[in-house]
Amino acid sequence: MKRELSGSGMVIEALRREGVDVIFGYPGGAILPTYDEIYKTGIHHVLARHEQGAIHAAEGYARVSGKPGVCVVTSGPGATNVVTGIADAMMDSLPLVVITGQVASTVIGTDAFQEADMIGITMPITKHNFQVRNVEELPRMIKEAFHIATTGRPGPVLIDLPKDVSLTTGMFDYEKEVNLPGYQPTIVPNRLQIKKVIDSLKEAKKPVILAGAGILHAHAAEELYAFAKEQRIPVVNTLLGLGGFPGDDELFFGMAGMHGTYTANMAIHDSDLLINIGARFDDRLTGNLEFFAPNAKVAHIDIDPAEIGKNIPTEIPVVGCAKQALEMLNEEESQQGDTTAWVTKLTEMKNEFPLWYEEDGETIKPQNLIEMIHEVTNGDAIVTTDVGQHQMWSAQFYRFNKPNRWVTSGGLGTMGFGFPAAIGAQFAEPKSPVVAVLGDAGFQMTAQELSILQELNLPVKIVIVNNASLGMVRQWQQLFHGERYSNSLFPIQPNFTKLAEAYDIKGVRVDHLSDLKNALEEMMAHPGPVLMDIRVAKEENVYPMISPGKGQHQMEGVKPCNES
Ligand SMILES: Cc1ncc(C[n+]2csc(CCOP(=O)(O)OP(=O)(O)O)c2C)c(N)n1
Repeated sequence: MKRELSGSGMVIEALRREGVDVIFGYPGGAILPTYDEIYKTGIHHVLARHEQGAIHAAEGYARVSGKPGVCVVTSGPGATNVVTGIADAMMDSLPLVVITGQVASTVIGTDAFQEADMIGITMPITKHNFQVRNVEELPRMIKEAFHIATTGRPGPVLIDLPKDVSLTTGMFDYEKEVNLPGYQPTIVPNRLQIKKVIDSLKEAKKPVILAGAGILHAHAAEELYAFAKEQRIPVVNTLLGLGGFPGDDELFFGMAGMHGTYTANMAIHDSDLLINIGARFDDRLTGNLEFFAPNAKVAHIDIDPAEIGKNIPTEIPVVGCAKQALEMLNEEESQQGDTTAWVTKLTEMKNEFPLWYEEDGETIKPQNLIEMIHEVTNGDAIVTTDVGQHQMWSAQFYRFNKPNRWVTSGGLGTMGFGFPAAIGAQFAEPKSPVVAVLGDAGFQMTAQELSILQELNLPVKIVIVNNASLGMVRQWQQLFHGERYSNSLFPIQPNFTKLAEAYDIKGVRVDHLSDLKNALEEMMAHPGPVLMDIRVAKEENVYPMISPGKGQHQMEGVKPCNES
């Protein structure tokens, strides 16, 4: 039914119809009419303290809920403050609808106050962007924005809304269907291609499944499990794919890539059939392409045809949704070769070369910290991280058994992501424990969002892995820059527990290993937010590692079990 509404009224009505239950944002001049509607309608809005906080919260919400995250900000600086988050969502395929205010149509292009060309700026980092020129096209654009953000390969869509358009009234007509002849993602894979994957399994003696975040976006974890188990194929994950296959399963061999497990990387390197499902052969995964999976026939299942063959020559391209592809694979008659010897070999390797760290019984080793967080949360928490060493240790040592518990910035590697993403994750699952594992540096990039925890008493648990440095930078300077620690060691640090106190949040500092377990248990038992400042060994490095330019089989820092 058509009715007359202002542009801003249409925005809120359309969001309501899309089932949006929370908006993350920050007001300002050009978007004020929309904020007026937020006030009048009472739609749930979370006020971040910086637009970057709002957009990362929307990303965390999207990652955990599977629904699009919605972010509303003003023009100019408000809009440019969300650029990093949009690029982050684009790289990690997160569905977002971002609404930016814009100066009035009459002054666009005149360097008007708080004008920034968001269409130009975000063209390469959005799946699509719109500028609304006429109020009557606004409902269609919002409908299309949600459709584009959530279908095919998910991604961020931006709607740039000039102030005068949001004040103008027009007829609101919200179509049920979208009609985009030029955008028709292939969902159902070609049956012949599926058969080729099955046929190649017949000859394969050393098949491996590389499972990426596509499994999670497609809600295909169960289908993947059924496929791998039925065919007895070893599974390795990408960083973003963790949780798509149970971390405790006998067929799971860990995360592959720069800081993955030795076994996962060797499994790919030695494989004769590599089945990539929903991963994009990122350079941090592949290492030097010259040495990548030299003997493998490659099958690549991806919803985005642009990913297939982009980095790695692919014999069997399969375009389509991971869930549909796996369902079709599972329908085919089982024709596998015998993988027993291969699985046994990888299992022996996994036992012989586990992830390791050295304990001295006194200092807190960050790896041990992550293991303890796993223990006190029964492996059930939603874990978000920032970027750096703590991120890699979390990926290595928090074994994810379930999908959508792991929220991290993989493609862009955005410091400042982890804490606000935890806030969004908590909104997605209010009853689940959410632990934000953060570096002492990354936390300082978006620490202002402590205000949200204070205001809403959100029970997010912040664990600062405090090594008093830009740990990952320090590690690279140690290994590749002659130990010249240029601007990576903090001579002074804030008192993080007092910072927590300033926001009426419980802050706890832990220096000794002997106090750690208790402190973490108390953290989880506390009903509200907690900030933990955990002083860890400062010079710990993340191992094993594929150094730049090296192949997956050239990992350093691999230790046999009896030495570790
Ligand atoms: C916005 C941004 N700036 C710079 C970097 C480069 N960078 C990657 S890791 C890192 C150090 C992070 O230090 P910290 O947050 O303390 O985590 P740690 O590595 O010590 O665990 C830096 C500076 C980045 N990834 N993102």
